Amino acid sequence: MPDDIDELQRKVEEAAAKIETPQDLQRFKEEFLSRKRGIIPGLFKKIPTLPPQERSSFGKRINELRELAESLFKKAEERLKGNLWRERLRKAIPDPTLPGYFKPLGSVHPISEVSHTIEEIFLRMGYDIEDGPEVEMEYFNFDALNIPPHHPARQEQDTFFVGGGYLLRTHTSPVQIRAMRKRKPPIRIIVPGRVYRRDEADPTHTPMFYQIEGLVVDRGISFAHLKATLETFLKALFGEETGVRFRPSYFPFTEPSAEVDISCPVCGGKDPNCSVCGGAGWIEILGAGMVHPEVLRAGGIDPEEYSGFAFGLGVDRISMLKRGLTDIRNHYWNRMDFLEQMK
Ligand code: FA5
Repeated sequence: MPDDIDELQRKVEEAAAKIETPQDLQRFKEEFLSRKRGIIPGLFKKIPTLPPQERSSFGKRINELRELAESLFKKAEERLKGNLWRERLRKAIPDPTLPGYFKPLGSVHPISEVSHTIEEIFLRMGYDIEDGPEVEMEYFNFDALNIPPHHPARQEQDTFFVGGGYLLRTHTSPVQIRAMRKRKPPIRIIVPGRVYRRDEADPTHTPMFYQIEGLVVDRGISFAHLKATLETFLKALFGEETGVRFRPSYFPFTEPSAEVDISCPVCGGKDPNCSVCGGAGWIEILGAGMVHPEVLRAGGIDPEEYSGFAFGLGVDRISMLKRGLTDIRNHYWNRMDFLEQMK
């Protein structure tokens, strides 16, 4: 019997040394100390079956063994509690020696960046920024801009109609009317925003793009003001050396109207094979003109007393030019390699 007890003590010590988890602890208790099924309590039940002279020493021996098992149990329990605390602490206290987490920084989208640059130039010239709805009334998008239902200019801009007299605005010009009705002259505003046309996406077109409208209304505003303003703006945007020219054109809402070109910012007209200007040396950059008297009237302004000029430009095309892009769709593909280069 003493041999068996020594063997059992070794088992108890080994099992206690291997306790790593609360489950191990529980198993140890059940195997050796549980009143019902534990090995050590089971040995006490054997005492009455032993010869009387052995009972006392046997009883003493298994008592010692039980005390040992209980103390090993307690120590293991303490050890596990300590581990738990250390684990909690490890989680709670940041380790300054670990490498930091890398959070990639975003940046302003190229379209927004160009838009902000243009806005800043006009803000410096004393303009306000005006806003208007993207889901616009047909009346503001066309009729009030001197484009009646039968007018061929309605067909020029393939339109997303949404029903009930509403459409996705095809240009930012309807905000001219809204601003004239809201403000009193002198009016000096720019209107940045999204516009929509049923244009097939290709390297120079997308069905949604950005425009910036400009409108000035006051007494005595002339084409000279328009010319000086746009020259100042375009030189500030593309550089002092940039050439600016006005070509006669037609818009129903301006009279007279002009297309404005700048000298090619890539080759300056020196490369007959230039991919940007095709060798022409000039690039069309915006539409402009003196506000048509009918448009002033639609805005509630007397054309006998006031005159004004307006212009509209495509922000995406300007971003292309400034960055030397060959495909306007790059702005909308959300490709990180492209956006990273535009930072
Ligand atoms: C207009 O939209 C006039 N409202 C501009 C204007 C305002 C003239 C005030 C006179 C007075 P246009 O249709 O040309 O004009 O468009 C203006 C610019 O939008 C173009 O020069 C071009 O840069 C850009 N644009 C037109 N269609 C697209 C398209 N599908 N994708 C990207 N940019 C486009």
